[in-house]
Amino acid sequence: MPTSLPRLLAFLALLLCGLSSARAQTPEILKVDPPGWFIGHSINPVRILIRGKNLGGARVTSLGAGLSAGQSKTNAAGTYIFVDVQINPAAKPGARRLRVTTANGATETPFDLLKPLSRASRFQGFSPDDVMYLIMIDRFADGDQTNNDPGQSRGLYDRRNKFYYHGGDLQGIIDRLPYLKDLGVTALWLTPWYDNYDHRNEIELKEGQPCTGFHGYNPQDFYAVEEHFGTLAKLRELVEAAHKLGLKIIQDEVVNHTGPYHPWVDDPPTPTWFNGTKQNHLANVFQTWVLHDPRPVENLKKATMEGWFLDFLPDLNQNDPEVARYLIQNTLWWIGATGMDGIRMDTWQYVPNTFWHKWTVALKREYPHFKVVGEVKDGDVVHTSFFQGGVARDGADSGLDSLLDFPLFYPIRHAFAEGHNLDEVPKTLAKDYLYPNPNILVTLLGGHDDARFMSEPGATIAGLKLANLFVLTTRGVPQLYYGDEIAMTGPDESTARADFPGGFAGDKRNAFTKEGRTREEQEAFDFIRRMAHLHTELQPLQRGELINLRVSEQQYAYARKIKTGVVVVAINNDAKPATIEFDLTPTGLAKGDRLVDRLAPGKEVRLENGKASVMLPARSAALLVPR
Ligand SMILES: [Ca+2]
Ligand SMILES: [Ca+2]
Ligand SMILES: [Ca+2]
Repeated sequence: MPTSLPRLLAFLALLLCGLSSARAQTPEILKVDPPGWFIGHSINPVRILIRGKNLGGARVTSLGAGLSAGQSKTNAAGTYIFVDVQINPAAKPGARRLRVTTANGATETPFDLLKPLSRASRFQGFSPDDVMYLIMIDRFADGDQTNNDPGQSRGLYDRRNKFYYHGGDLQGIIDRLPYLKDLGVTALWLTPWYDNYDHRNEIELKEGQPCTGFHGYNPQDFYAVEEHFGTLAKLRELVEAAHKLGLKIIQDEVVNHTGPYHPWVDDPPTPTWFNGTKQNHLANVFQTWVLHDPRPVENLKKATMEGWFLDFLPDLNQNDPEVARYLIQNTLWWIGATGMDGIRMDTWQYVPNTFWHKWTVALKREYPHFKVVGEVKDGDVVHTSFFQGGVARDGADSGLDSLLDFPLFYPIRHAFAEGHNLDEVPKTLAKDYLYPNPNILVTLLGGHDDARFMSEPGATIAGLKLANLFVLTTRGVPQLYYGDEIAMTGPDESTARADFPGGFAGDKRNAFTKEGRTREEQEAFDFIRRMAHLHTELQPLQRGELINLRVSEQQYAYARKIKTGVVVVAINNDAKPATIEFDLTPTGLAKGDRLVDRLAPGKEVRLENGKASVMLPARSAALLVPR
C-alpha cells in the first residue's frame, strides 16, 4: 500500500481512471428497431436491429414468456447488433425485455409483444371506388399549438418562412375529418409522418438559406412520428376516427433514401448499408430512361439506381439483405401498428425490382387487400407503365398495384388549365394498353411537387371545374390535392404547399366554411364537392368500362358502363359553345331513351337513332344518366 500522500493520490487517480474506462466499455443501448412485434405474424422470427455503444461480443437474451432471442451478430465497431427474436404464437401480449450482455457488463431494453389489431375495417387497400385526397400534414390545419415548437427540436417553427414548420398536425386532420367527409373524399393520403431531423438543415439550402424537414421526406427515425405532427398514439387515433367516418388512410413511405442526418450516415450498421458512403458515393444523374433500356449503359444505370439524390440524400442499398429485411419489417410494422389502408411509395423507380418483389410479397401475405401506389414522376406511358406489377421487369415482378398517372397529369394541365387541345387527353389514354392494369392508376390534376393548377398560364375556375370533372369520371382512382377545391394558387413547389386558410390560429379567414370563402372559391368548392359525391353515387364512374364516343380537337365524349348502368360525359373545352353529336349504341342505350344532365337540372337529351346531340356552352360539360 502507498504510504506517502503523493503516492496515495497517484494510486487513487489510477484506480478512478481504471473504473471510468471500465464504465466506458459497459454496453449501452440507444435504439431498438422495431420496438415490438406482433403475435401470430407472418414474419416470425422478427429481426431486431439494436444500436448502441460497446456492443462488441454481445449476447442477446430475452426476459419474459413467449419469446426467444436467437444467435446475434455484432458489427466490427460494436455499435450494432442484429438478432432474430422468435415469438410464440400463443404468447400473451405485453411488455418484455431484451438483455444485452458483454464481457464488460449487461444492459436491458423494453420489447413489446403486440396483439394484432382486428382486421375489420382496417388494412382495406384502395380502389377506383375511392376519391383520394392528398394532405401535406404541416400545411393543412394546426390542431395542437403545444407541439409547434417542441423541446426536442426548438426553433424550426416560423409561419413566415415557407421552408419551416407551420404547425399543421395530426390533431388538425382529426378536427377536419367532418369537412373532408362532407367534401366527398374517401381516402386521405398524408405526406410522410416519419420523425425528421430535429435541427435546421444546413446541407440543403433553399433560396440560399437552411431549411427544415417539414415535408417529411428526410427521416432520421423510421420508427417514430415527427414530434411537430403528434405521437404514435395520436396517429392511431386519427386512423380510428377516419375509419369511423368511412375514410381510409394512406401512408407516404420512402425507402430509397434516408434524410441527410440519419444516425446511420456516419455509422452504417453494415459496410454495404448504403450505396457508397457519405465521403464517397455517386450523385444521382436521373437518367431514368436507361432503367427500361434492354441494353442499358451500365454506369448510367448504376448512377441512377444508386446515386445519392441531390448528392446528399443517402441511398439505401436494398441489395444488402439486412437493409431489405429492415425495410420490409418497417413497412409491416407501420401497417400493423396503425391499422391504415394503403401506401404511396416515394421515388419508386430508384429501387431495384428484385427488392420490390420481396417487399410486396411480404406485404400481401399479411394484408391481402392492401394496395400500393408508386411515384414514378414521368410524362411518358412507355416509361411509367414499365414499373407496374403483373409482369417481370428487370429480373422480377415488382408486384406494384398502381402508379400516380403523371402521363395523364400533363395533358390534363395542358388542356384544362392552358386551354390547349383536349384531344391530347384521349390520345394519352390510347396508350393504356401498355399498362398491365390501367384501371387502378391514380389520376391527378395537382400534387405537392408541382405548381398549383390555378397558377398555370391561362387557368380559370371553368378550367379547374372541367379538370376535376374529368379526373372524377375517367378510369382510375381520382386524387385531389388539398386546397385545389378552393382554387388555391401557388406557382412553384414551395408556394403550392401553402397553408390552408383557416387551418391556423390567427388566420384572417376560415375557408373550411362557406362564410370564409370568396365567391369564386365557393363556385369551385360546390362543383368539386358535387362531383366527388357523384363519383360515389354513380357506380359506373367507379368500375365502369371506359368507352370513347367522340373526339375532336376541343370536344370529348365518353361513357362509363357497368352491367347495370351507364354514365355519359360530354366535355367542350373550347372558348366558344359547341353542339356535339355522338352514337350511343356502344353503351347499350337505345332509340327513345332519355338522358338527364346531373349538372344542369331540367336539361334532357333524347336519343334519335341511337344518337345524342348535346349543346354545350363554352368550357362546360354534361354528365348524362338515363332517366
Ligand atoms: Ca401544431
Ligand atoms: Ca423530429
Ligand atoms: Ca436507390
